[in-house]
Amino acid sequence: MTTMAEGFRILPGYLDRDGQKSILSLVDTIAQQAPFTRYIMPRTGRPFSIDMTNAGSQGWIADRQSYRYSPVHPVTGRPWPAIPDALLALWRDLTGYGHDPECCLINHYQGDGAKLSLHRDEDEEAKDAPILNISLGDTGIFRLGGPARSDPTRSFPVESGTVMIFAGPSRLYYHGVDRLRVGSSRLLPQGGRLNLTLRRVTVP
Ligand code: MD5
Ligand code: FE
Repeated sequence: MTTMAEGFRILPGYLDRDGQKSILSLVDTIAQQAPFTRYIMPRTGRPFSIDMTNAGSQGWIADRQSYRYSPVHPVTGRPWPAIPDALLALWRDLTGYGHDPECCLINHYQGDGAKLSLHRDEDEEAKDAPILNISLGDTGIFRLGGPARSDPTRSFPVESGTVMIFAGPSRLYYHGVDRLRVGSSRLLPQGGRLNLTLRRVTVP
């Protein structure tokens, strides 16, 4: 375990190969009920370069109007599947937060153009709750800055099986994913990188 910034922890290899495969199968089950969707960004109307879905009572969505949390899938209109117990157990073990997460946002990155530009996660009311982050599949080049967009940033590779926790001040740091090391992992049959983030949305 390494502490690199205020409240930020990175645990490379936290999940062994079997642990990674079992979370992958949980994602497959979620995606059968709540298909991955390519959202459109508000204002610009441009599509993201990654596909997203969710589990939990609240799912993160985007459309021409806004970024927001929704209790239902924007295409199917059905509630998101429940967050699997194994992921709740990981949250309880690692965050020390006294309440369960309400959202598991799942991002699928695939190919050379897949990225997530520098941003802050500020659509959650519970900004004091940590965010727990699980990476599966291809290595992602992650970028972490500070509380202001103009703060210096550093980038580092995040491999399959890594868990990161953003607590305290780091919860609101600017961050993004520059690109993948395409083909660096064979975990996903279809290739690419999956990122799961467990989030508390409402104030308990
Ligand atoms: C990813 N996803 O790898 C990243 C990991 C997203 C997103 O950024 O919003 O879906 S989430 C990393 C994160 C969350 C909250 C705070 C900070 C980073 N941070 O302060 O650096 O797909
Ligand atoms: Fe984010």
